[in-house]
Amino acid sequence: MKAYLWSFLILTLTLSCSAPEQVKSEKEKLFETLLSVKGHGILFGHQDTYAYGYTWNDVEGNSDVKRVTGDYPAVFGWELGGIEKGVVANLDTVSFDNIRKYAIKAYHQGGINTFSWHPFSVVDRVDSWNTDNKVVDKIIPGGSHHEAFKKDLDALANFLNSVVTEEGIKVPFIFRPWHEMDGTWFWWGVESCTPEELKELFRFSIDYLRNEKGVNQMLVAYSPDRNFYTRQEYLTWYPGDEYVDVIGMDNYYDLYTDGLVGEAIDKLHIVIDYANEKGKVSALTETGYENIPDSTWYTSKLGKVLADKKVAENISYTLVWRNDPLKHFFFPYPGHPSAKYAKEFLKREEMWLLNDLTTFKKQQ
Ligand code: BMA
Repeated sequence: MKAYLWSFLILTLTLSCSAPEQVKSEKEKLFETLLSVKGHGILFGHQDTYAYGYTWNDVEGNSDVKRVTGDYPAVFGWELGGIEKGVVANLDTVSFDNIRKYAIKAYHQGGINTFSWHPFSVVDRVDSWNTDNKVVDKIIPGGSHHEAFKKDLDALANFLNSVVTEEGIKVPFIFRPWHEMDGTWFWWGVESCTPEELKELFRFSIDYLRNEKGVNQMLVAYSPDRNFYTRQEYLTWYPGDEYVDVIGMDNYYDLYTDGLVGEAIDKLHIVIDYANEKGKVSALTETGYENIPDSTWYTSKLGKVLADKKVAENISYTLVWRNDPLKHFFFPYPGHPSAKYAKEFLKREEMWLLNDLTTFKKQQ
């Protein structure tokens, strides 16, 4: 045997015997971070925080959370509705180029990105809130619009796979598809499809993104709204443990009044118990009070829910909705009467903004 063949053989044997420690993927690292904050802090999130606020638009480094508290949120939510139509901006007029830029920036700063998707259905191309036409049965495998729906997923995947750093790292994120399926307002809602159809849609979407399109930097959140009282009800649309990493709940309504705050807590306990049994992350994935008419909302409602011992010790994050100058806001801007309460709430030891998260990660 030639000398170089010997050295090749020896090298191969050495490599296969010394089994180098597995390098963790970005997705695994993100999951570990989310699990590790549990019991230490609750990450605070805000939708579209870099994109706009009251009353500014796309100002480098700006965020209403930063303007009020001095720091950025730890979780950054972005919306992808419209990507399936091949247009340049999402349904809230934020360009996809900017969304990509913001998500990469959040990643570099040590934050966590999460994507929501309110697609225009491929059946009628009206928005997610149009329930006039049955859509889900047509887009799942075997449906009349299944092939067309795959093209929508292609567009979504192409965007997700384009959120890449200069070093070539695909930015990891939490995807929260087909959320609030227990509500009536979306074309994938409770009155527009059966639980079995929804599950099939969920599974197909994730399988397709992961297996056909190589979206391997994605964690997945399951987030019904507030319409459940038992574990069984909560899991009505659950696609299965192999599809979901974040066991979530969206909830606005229960946090409007003192009377329902207890229900929000009870529901989070259902979420938490399931997540803990399965070794998954739990979260209050979307909440807020439109235009914050109750100025104490951050301390007296959200603050009360998150002060519950079991909630505080278990959920990893929460996220409030967007501050669109033309439509509505969910986080105060400086000078709004609720700003003082939001600040007080976010000063709590267990409420974490970006600096708290990055400091924690350095200590790990
Ligand atoms: C809703 C509203 C809409 C918006 C949508 C997607 O809750 O804020 O104005 O288009 O979310 O971001």
